[in-house]
Amino acid sequence: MATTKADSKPGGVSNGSLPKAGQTYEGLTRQQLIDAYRLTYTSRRLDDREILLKRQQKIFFQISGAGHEAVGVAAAFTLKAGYDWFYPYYRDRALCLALGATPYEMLLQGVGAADDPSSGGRQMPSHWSYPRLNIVTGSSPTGSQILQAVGCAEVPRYVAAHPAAAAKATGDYRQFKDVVSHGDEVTYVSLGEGASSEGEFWEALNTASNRRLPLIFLVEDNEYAISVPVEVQMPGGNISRLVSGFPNFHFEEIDGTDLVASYAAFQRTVAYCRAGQGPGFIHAHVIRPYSHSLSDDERLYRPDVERQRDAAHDPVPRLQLSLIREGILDEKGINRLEKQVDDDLQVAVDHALQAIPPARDTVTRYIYSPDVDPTSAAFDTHPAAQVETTATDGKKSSHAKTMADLINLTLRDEMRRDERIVIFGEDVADCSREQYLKQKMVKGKGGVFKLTAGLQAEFGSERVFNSAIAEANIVGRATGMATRGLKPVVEIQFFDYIWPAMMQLRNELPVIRWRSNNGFSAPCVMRVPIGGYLTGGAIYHSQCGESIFTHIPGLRVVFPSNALDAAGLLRTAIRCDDPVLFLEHKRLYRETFGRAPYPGPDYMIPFGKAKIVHPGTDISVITYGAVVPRALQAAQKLEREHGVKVELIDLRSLNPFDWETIAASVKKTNRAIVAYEDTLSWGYGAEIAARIADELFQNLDAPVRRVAALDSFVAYQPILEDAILPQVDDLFRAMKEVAEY
Ligand SMILES: Cc1ncc(C[n+]2csc(CCOP(=O)(O)OP(=O)(O)O)c2C)c(N)n1
Repeated sequence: MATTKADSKPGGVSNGSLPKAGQTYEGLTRQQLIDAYRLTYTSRRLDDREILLKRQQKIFFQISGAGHEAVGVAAAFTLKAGYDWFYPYYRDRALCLALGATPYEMLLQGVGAADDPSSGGRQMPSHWSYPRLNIVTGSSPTGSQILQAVGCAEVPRYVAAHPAAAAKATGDYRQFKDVVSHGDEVTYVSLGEGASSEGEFWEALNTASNRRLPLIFLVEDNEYAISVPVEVQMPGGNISRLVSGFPNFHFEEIDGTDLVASYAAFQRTVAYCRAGQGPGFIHAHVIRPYSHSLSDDERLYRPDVERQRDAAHDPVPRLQLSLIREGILDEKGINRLEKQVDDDLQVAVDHALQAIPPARDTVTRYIYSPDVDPTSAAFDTHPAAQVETTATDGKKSSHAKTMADLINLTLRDEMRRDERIVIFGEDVADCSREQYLKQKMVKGKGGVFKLTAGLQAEFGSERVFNSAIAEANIVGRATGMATRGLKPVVEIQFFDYIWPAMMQLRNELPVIRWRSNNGFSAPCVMRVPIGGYLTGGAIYHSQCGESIFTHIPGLRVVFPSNALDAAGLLRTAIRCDDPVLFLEHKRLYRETFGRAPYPGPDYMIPFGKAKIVHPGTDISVITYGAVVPRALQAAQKLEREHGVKVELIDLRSLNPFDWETIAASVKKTNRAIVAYEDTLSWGYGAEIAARIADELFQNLDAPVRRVAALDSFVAYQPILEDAILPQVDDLFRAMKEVAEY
């Protein structure tokens, strides 16, 4: 133990002095030290039991928390389970035990039991998730938890300023999602020193620092990331030195194998964070006495001498020795405690080995919300009779509006209706230096496409604000906020720049509900301008790629082609209980095609419901987005010139998609073309074409044709762009050929 302290007088108690009643160790009582020993010992023994069970093939994976126990227990003793929020690393077994998770619960995850409270048998062990304790479901990618913790830590200040956000409501996601904030709760996130090399870690430090968030970063530095030593991960091999320049932080660098020193550091840090002064950063030096996991053999890259050095710092024997030295427990007492733990563990193991596995037919449960079905009739409403609107710029009109106008009005209406909605992204605010707005010195920007114009002015800078240029940051924070019940409606400035957020979009946001067996969910909306036909958009302002996202279970993907659909689908996206990727075609924002009057503040279109844009009897053309107006032109020409009647179907919603409408149409026309703007091969149309071939083969009089972009990047020169993207002529030719087949 680093420091001992008597309650009455500060200063050390020399070893061997008689224990005094009421004596504490940096505030830890003697009983707490015994409890801490029980927890660290339990954690280590549970690892050992799991290792044995893995070797006996009774569980299927094991990764230990060995060497990290003391700092974990110290953190748990300082923070409050079910009040503060936790994004723990896989080595945080002792933390979770100390917060209230039981060994039995952990073993249930090991055996993959139906009753495993973390995931119902869906996640590997040590992927902690305990909703009752506010321990948020964790994944396997190193570092992807950190930005979510940032979003989580943003909630208390928001709710304090907007208490109505906590109000319940019926008829949308709020009925099933609570916002609970005490105002001073702290968020804890931990990671290994290796994970601190991930870019998302640095994005998280930026935001935590800039916004002075009540967030504690704990870096558990065991000097190895599998076999890669710390000096390879980072210049100088010391993370504390590298982060020390971030403003507003309380920093600690500690021996994380020392319970009392760790506790003291946490006490100081939590006090700082709870008081709202800013984030904390604790760099804890720990050890890794076992190999990385059971799939690793550390003797291949670590000599004995290192292991012997570490053994002298092992937190479990170290704490045991301190208890004896301080006269808190004698050897008998230790033995009694350990026997009790061992006996209890045996019971837990026996019990867990009897646990029932999940039923096979439950696998698709909780990919989406079981409570709100955005494909249902509840989301099918009619546009209001023509209403005069006052746009955010103050202009009144009842005229047909562009897609850009109606998206803006829908955002405004929903923000008025639901105070949980926050909007952030790059340039989405009217003006970050809000005094310029207040003094009417500037008009405000409101997005590079002006889709969010006027929203900051109406709803304030807490609800509509700019983010840094960091797309993972935008999606990760939105995920953390949505986990706590807020409804972020964020913007990725261009689809072409969505890729830094891919880890969050593939491995986190859409998976949270499924992997936690409905313990957590993160319904939020990502609006993303997409697509080409811009004459000059070139490679990095013209991309499509929607099939990459429709390939992800758990993520709803919609892609409207006109103003009214954009309004109806955006409202459904916001009110539903699933994460939604809302794709807005830039070329359609202000087109004459598809303008519509304002449909009122409650107009919704259910997901998975296509629209027949042009009824016909001869060919079904299935498309969406900016190909809709092009296909319509081609269809009209074909009818005019050749009398062929095309049935043009606008899917509107890509996941789920409206198979019934496609099937009914193809059964009638016996010919099908799937047309899309993205590159031809492996694109969205491949799935539709395959499904038609598979299920409607008997109905087909011609092969299913796809019309799409060349398998190329989109070029700057308009002549090249024309050649690459599908044009009216390409669609016309394909329709004619299929009709004549
Ligand atoms: C993004 C990502 N890359 C690689 C891996 C494989 N992997 C799992 S753990 C690990 C090492 C992590 O080291 P560190 O963060 O120092 O934590 P430690 O295991 O040492 O506690 C790696 C590379 C992963 N899970 N995620």
